Amino acid sequence: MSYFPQVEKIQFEGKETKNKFAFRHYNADEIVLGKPMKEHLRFAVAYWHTMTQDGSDPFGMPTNERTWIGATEMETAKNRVEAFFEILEKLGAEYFCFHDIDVAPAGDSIEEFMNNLDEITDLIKVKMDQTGIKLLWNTANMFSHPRFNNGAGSTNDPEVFAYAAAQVKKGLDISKKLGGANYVFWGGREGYETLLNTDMKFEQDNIARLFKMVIAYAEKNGHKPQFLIEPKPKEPSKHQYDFDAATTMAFIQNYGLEGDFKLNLEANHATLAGHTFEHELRVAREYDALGSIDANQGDMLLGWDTDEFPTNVLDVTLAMYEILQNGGIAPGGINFDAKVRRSSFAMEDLLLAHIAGMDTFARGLKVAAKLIEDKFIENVIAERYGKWSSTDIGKSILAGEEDLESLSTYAYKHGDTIKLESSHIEYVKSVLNDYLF
Ligand code: XLS
Ligand code: NI
Ligand code: NI
Repeated sequence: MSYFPQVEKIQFEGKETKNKFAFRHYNADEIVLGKPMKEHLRFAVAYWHTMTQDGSDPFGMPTNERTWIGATEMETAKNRVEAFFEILEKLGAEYFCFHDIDVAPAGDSIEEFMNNLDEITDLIKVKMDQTGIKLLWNTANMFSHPRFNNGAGSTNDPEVFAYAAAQVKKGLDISKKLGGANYVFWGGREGYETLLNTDMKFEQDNIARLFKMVIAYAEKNGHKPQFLIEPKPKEPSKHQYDFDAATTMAFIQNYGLEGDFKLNLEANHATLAGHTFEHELRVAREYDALGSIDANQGDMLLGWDTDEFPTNVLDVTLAMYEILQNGGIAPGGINFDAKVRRSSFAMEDLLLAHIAGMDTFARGLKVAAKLIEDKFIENVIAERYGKWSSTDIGKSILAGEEDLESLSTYAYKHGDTIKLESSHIEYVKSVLNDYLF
């Protein structure tokens, strides 16, 4: 049975096409900088937004028309697997991501939940084997259930910590079964509301304790995916410990986790932290910790995670520039952690939204590749820092030949003639526009 009988596999038809169900820019096998687009982009579809989101908001009822809802929760879960793989295949997306509770009903006990997970992930495995589609990452949802109110790794209650450990252990077993390339930790409840009742150091020590157990178990289990922490400054917690890339790197280094943990960076989380996405990617890249990305975009007029499909070509170009300069994103990928707007409630919007995101990334990739080929940004930067290599004083500072006294003497001698060059940044931005349009 097909959930999208009216839509064939989406093909690349080019910019002039009038067919809504076609790629206008994403051409999977087209070579860009020596590699097919699909290898640069490694697109993944997120199970949660695509399969379980119903379109409700704090003020309104569900809007989404979804034809996979069955008579029981398990029936719905099974239908979703069918529909999900149809979406992946029709889009030509080769990867997917999920939380444990996205795929299987929680049931009435931990045993029931784990059994449901086994049954559904067996089905998923069959689909993976049939289609060649791969698991980019899975994760445990340790933020929705009331038991996680005060966190999972950072909880005040050791019994909740044990429950979280059981969920993560199962997540790692599933990762092994499905050959997951990465495993994600997003700590939506790993944070605090007020210091009046919080031992911040103790809570962070405990998150690290859980992560060390994770590494030990993965080694014992014979399957060690790349572990990723996904920073986000707030929401649902008022203050989340993994605030942004830099804060999360400090945590990773502080607890000696850098051998096993990298970052999964999300565009909308970057803007919530007051950063651009490219800033977060650059920080990760400088730590050699750019693991994977959650592709979406926020609404600058709203203060929460709107998880919109990415359609802003400039932002995506600058993100792709970082990814290319990183030498690629593998074994990570570009996961559409994005949901259709409440008004896009039709089944077909799930395909149209992903097509829009994939086309935007294809455009961003092509522009970023051209920027790199032309060394456009590289030249702007080389010129801006040029005096470090063209002047004697620049060279001798870098060679470690100067100290405060010698530089002070230099400043007294040349102080009145020291003059900065203009950066002409408006001109730079205007030329960048020529690359985009
Ligand atoms: C929420 C996060 C979440 C993670 C996975 O804001 O983006 O969806 O990606 O738990
Ligand atoms: Ni995310
Ligand atoms: Ni998010």
